[in-house]
Amino acid sequence: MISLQSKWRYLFMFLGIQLVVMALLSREGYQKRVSYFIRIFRKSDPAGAQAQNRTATDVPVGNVYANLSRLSKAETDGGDIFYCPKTSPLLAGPIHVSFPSGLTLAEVRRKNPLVERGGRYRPANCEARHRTAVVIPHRHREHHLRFLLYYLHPFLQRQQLNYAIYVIHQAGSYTFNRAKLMNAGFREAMREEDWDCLFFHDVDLIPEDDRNTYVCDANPKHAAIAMDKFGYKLPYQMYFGGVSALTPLHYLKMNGFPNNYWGWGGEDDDIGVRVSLAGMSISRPSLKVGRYKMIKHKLDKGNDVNPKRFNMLAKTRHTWKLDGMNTAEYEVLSREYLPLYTNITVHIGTEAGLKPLPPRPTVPISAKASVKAATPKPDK
Ligand code: UDH
Ligand code: MN
Repeated sequence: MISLQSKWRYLFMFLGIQLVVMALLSREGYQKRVSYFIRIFRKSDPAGAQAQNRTATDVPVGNVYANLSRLSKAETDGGDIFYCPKTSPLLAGPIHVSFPSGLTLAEVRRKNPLVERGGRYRPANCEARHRTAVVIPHRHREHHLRFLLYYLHPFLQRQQLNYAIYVIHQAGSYTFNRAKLMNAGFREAMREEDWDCLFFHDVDLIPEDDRNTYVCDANPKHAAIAMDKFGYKLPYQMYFGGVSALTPLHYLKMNGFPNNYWGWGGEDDDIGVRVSLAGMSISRPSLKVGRYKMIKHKLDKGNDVNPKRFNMLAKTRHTWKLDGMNTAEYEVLSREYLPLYTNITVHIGTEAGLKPLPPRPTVPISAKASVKAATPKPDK
């Protein structure tokens, strides 16, 4: 028979073992389990538990729309209005980016009720410290534009900027010219407002961290330092593609961008070289913050690789003052103040200038047929 004294002894031994096990678990990094174990002996705390659940459900980590409910429409009491804080309290860091099918512009509008006609916004309750125009070169990428608008509007509102989004649309089907469109975008945006910073922004690049603030630096800024397609690394030191930010002064100092790069490639490197030829340097955000996801795509029709790009690049030091903002010629065909952006459609001509190329001499039908017959079939 076990005596009463030995019963107590067994009980103390059991509790002692429990304590040792808990101490070991805690040392091994199982603190969470131990504290859970301890919590079940404590009185339940419904308020605390509810608060925990609330943060978990209402503000999902990385949702670009998470903080927007904290914005409000302008109060019209006529009281003093102060500058917004230097660092926006709405910033939350990393943004989760995905591309769900079926997104519509109507949905983007519904989620951004404070964005005004032409894709403009300014904070209601404080005076923005920065005025930024986003300039997007565009043709036939409406499906990308929808995603960019979906992410960019809340991203810029979180940064408490006074901003507008300009889409510069190349008319016609002649070879695409990204840099010339930027020159047109610069002039047309500055015509509307004295912007203190211009972001030149590919339509398919989505920023992944809201601490990548869309404001200018003392030197031209290359914002897209870390793209997913380059393994979130800078591909080479002089790379200036994707998204860059310049003040009007920077832009004019380097005579804007080249007008003569038709087709894919080279123009971004030319722009990078212009920065240094104009006596400036390239500034960049950190690799952690300047992250972008590119919507996957193939090379577009009408934007073939430009085989002349290397020859042209070799001459930039001689050509940058002769070709650029001072020679940019284009015609504005329309300017539409749409709910989420200002669309400016421009005719930028061809290598031969603004006027359409003279029609080619017509080839007689018989000659056409023989050319066709002589053309080799493309490789499979
Ligand atoms: N763009 C258009 N329409 C066009 C061509 C270009 O809107 O027809 C604009 C758009 O803003 C785009 C930017 O110009 O983001 C740059 O063009 P791009 O996206 O074609 O350039 P990228 O460097 O090209 O991304 C990569 C070539 C894709 C090859 C895919 C092989 N896997
Ligand atoms: Mn692209």
